[in-house]
Amino acid sequence: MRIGIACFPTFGGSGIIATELAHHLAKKHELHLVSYDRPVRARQEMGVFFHEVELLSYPLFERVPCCYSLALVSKLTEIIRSYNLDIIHAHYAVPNAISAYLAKKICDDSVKMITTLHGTDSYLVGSHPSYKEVTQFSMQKSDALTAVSEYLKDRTMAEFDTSQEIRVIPNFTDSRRFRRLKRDREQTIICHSSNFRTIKRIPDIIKAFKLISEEINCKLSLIGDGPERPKVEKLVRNLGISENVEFLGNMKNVEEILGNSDLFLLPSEDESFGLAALEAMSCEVPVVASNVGGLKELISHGVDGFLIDVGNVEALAQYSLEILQSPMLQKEFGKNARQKVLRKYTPDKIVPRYERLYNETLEKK
Ligand code: GMT
Repeated sequence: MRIGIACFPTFGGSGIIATELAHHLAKKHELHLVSYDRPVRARQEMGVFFHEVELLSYPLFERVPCCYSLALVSKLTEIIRSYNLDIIHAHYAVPNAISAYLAKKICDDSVKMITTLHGTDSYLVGSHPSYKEVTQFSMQKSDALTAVSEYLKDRTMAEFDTSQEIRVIPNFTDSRRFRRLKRDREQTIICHSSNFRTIKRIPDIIKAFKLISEEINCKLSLIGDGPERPKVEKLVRNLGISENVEFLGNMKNVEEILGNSDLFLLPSEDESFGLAALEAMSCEVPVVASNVGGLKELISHGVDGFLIDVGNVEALAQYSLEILQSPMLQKEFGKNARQKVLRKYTPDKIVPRYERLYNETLEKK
């Protein structure tokens, strides 16, 4: 097959999944990755062609960011025609799905268009009045629609008026890359990784860490960057824990930190899947997360981690201590977590499901 994948190139999970999917599919198919920048996880490998969407800067567009969606339509149209694509796969509906749909129409429906919903493109950004009609239309017009969890599927069906079937294909991770590293240190390492948005509730992590650090010698490694970072840095200073909290910023080699961590925290307000937690689990790191959305599908309470109510900082600290103060429990949870990843969330389990979907979609009239 000749496949085009449109995605965000940044550190978010949707771009990571799209890029990894492209690399795996490229072993058998021709792959074209399309975005405004080279995706952070993209590798220089045979078979994956990267196409950069160029943006025209023009005074009239200064306050009109829609120019990206249109430039993406033009780039996708050009690629569909030049490479005779069979499939365009949009990861994260806003704006990739509507751009893919328009490109398909410009090319007289010569290509099938598939949309994968990742989370906020459905229930937060996608359902905002500014985007809802367009998101709904592009879902309805997709030749196939997928969601990364049952939760996201149900929520999308409840919030959008679409008769389109939604197929759940969960995320995956490379278990050879995300694995436990040799741990030769005294201090316990707690880790979190995200785009530092309000929805991630990072202040809860900081407050829980303060309680944990009163009991054990530990360090908090925060991976990522985003709008909440100044507020979080201030909280860390105010609580007097700066010495034990490190802000690592966006990193390409997260596995080096995750593989060396003892615990991962993800107390989000909402989470459609929780790819960051999956990567930690692959590294045999137990996770304490909130009892919401796709995290409930990923983490088994008392088996490979613990689930807490959103905002319950005391429970976050207590469950963390329960794991960290029992090497046996930490090891058992870590092993269970990795077993689950190997059983359900590796590329060889998930990529063929996308391939099957592509084939079925191509067979449809
Ligand atoms: O809006 C975001 O948080 C970004 C988005 C992304 O592009 O990473 O995250 C969503 O997609 C990920 C990949 O499928 C999921 O692992 C995340 O759970 C999901 N984020 C939310 O639902 C908040």
